[in-house]
Amino acid sequence: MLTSVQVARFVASGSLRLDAVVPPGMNEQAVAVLDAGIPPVPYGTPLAEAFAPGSFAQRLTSLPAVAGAIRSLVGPGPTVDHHAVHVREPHQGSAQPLHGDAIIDVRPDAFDIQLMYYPHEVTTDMGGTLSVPGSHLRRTNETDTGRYQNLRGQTRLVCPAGTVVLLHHGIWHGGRRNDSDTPRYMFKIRLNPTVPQVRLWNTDDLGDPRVGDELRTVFDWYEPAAGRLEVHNRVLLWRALTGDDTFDVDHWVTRVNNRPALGSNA
Ligand SMILES: O=C(O)CCC(=O)C(=O)O
Repeated sequence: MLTSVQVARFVASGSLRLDAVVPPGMNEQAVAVLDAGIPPVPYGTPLAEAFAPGSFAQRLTSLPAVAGAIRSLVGPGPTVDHHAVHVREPHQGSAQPLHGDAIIDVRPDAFDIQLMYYPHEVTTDMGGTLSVPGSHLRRTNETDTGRYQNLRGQTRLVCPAGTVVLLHHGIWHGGRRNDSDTPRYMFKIRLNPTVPQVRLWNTDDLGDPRVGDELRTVFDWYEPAAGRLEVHNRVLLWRALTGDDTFDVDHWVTRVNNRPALGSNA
């Protein structure tokens, strides 16, 4: 299970990276399995029933580190929204524009996750997925973010074989151009929660001051003022995830919610 500090980092940045968590034996099988195609799964199928027992996808999502992270973020019994194999072909000439995988979707108290699995090492020239840390709570519509180029602090994934990245559904991302001689594979599964996403992780460290530090993180591309809204929105999400309506970072949400006429100051 994830810790509170890890979940707070996910709430701030919109992603969680698990390097080389898939064993080499599975990574070696993966490209053939992905080339053969993963059978389609109807929207809303429980993850536990979506992939045949013993199949690659079932084993991938059952690995303890992967299953623990999934459970910590979307809880028990998530459903599969959709899955897809994304291959960036060698010398393909263009990158995918930056986008979010959703229409404007800023649910204050719930989120989906996108699991992205990279079966082989991804080097700098192989078209690793670009993502923009801390972009997931901004109100933008799907491909409208494609007009933005080269935001300061964006990360182009470079990772060892067997890496799994879990992304908040709203994060701005896109596959980059593959300038290498090798196809770049990635298998994605989007998961929807079926339970309230409240305290689903190991909360032993909920009082750790590093939780607040994570939620205060300011990313380099943030505007001085609009960037503050991101911290505000994180606090709202953290309140929903912990069930603690008094949590705050530097009094920001408390101040904005102060409505004495309504008899509430929280
Ligand atoms: O191929 C990639 O790295 C990213 C694919 C993508 O953007 C997506 O699955 O929405």
